[in-house]
Amino acid sequence: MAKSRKLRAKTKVKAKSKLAASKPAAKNAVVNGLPKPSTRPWGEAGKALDGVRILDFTHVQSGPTCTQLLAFMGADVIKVERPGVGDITRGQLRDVKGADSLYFTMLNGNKRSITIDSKHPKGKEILERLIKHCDVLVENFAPGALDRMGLTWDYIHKTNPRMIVASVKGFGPGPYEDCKVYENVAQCAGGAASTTGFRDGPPLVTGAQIGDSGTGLHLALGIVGALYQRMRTGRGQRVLTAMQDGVLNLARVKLRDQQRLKHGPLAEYSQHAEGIPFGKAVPRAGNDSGGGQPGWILKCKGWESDPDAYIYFITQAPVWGAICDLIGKTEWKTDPEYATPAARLPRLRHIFSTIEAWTMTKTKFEVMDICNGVDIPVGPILSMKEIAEEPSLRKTGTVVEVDHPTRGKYLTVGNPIKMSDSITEVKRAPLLGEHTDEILKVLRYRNEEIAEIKASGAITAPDKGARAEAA
Ligand code: CAO
Repeated sequence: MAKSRKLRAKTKVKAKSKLAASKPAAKNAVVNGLPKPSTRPWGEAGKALDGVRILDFTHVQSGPTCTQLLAFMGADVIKVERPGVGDITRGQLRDVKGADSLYFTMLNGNKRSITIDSKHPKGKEILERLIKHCDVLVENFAPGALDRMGLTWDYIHKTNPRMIVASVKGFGPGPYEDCKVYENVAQCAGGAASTTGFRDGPPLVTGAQIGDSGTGLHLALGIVGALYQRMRTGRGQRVLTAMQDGVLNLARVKLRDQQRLKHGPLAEYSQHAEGIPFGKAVPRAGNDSGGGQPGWILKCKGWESDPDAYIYFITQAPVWGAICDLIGKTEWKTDPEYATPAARLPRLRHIFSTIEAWTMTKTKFEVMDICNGVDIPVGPILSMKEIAEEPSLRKTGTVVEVDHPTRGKYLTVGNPIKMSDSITEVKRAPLLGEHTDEILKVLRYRNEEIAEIKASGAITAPDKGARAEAA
């Protein structure tokens, strides 16, 4: 009796919750706060960040990487640049006379550019309108520069409580917080350089811009998170990514190894097999794999003349038998000195040189094809020339050719994040101040006010502006 009552009660609750879930869907077309799934074709229902407006105060590389990604995802990114000067990278490493450099154009696609002297009273007035108009301010000035412009957090938050203020700095709060930082400083301070290179050589920086672009990526994630949280709280917040922290996050496996050192030598580092004792800190490990599957870079056919005729070869344990078959060492499959990962560790150097004798008879692409055919993980060392010419990267939009009014066609890296319903269209970088008038109109300045602003010198270079003419 008691049991059946319980059962009835349970059934009732079940029926009620079923009703609760279906009612709003039918009536208000909203379930769990979400609208009904769109029936538009994939990729035609707008972009992920449509409607998000970014006041982009970034320059050089770290900040522009962040805002370019947000622009790829559909945000309206308004890049504020100093009149007549612009982002310093426009003129750095110039390859085409009189045209914006690739340094600039490859980091500022899909953005609009407005020139504003942020220290000019009229400029400050325009910025106030922009702060009210936008959702996110992104900056990577030297510490204190934004405050010196009068754009303190208190001022911004008072002017637009919904605004998210996102910054890249070199270091977080602490002894170095006031320092200016560039890519390689971050690679060194974040632990990457001390763990990169060969044991008997100096620390090395890597070509991948993990300090700048890596930190920009972290910041973009922070901004998207803050936008999501704002939907609940209705207020903005500050988002900070320090380049040292970003690099350390990417080098976290090395901090893992630092702690493992207390418990004995790092057996997977080749220096262990070579009988070289470890010091107090994680050493440089050359091309050793950073994970649990040993790997090394091996020469391929043509290495004598081609600096990139190499392949990264991983002796993944589950495919050890296939590796032995390929290189003609079938006996290693059962030989106790080679059959298990632990037995192989002290012999890795010999194992890799034996594999290399085989890889040297093939091109890196032949090795890739043969190994992939039997599930052995390998990676050809691709030069930037090969990457630029690789048809599959063009097809996926990872490498894109865009046209530019002053420099002509150039290659850029498209959005590395592929989304099935938010398709990226890569557009060229803007010319300096190309959208100044357009944006002033969006901010509801009338034509005569725009003329006044121009005459004031707030948006034009001092030597070229109407102010200079009047003087
Ligand atoms: N109108 C008027 N003034 C402007 C302006 C504008 N639109 N845009 C910038 N400025 C001014 C700033 O207000 C600042 O002036 P003050 O120092 O007088 O206040 C000045 O330009 C220079 O800014 P900055 O100090 O940021 O630039 P820098 O070239 O001296 O330093 C960098 C560059 C990258 C070292 C520094 O910005 C920095 O450390 N940023 C944080 C870390 C970072 O992002 N580093 C990676 C850069 S990519 O390799």
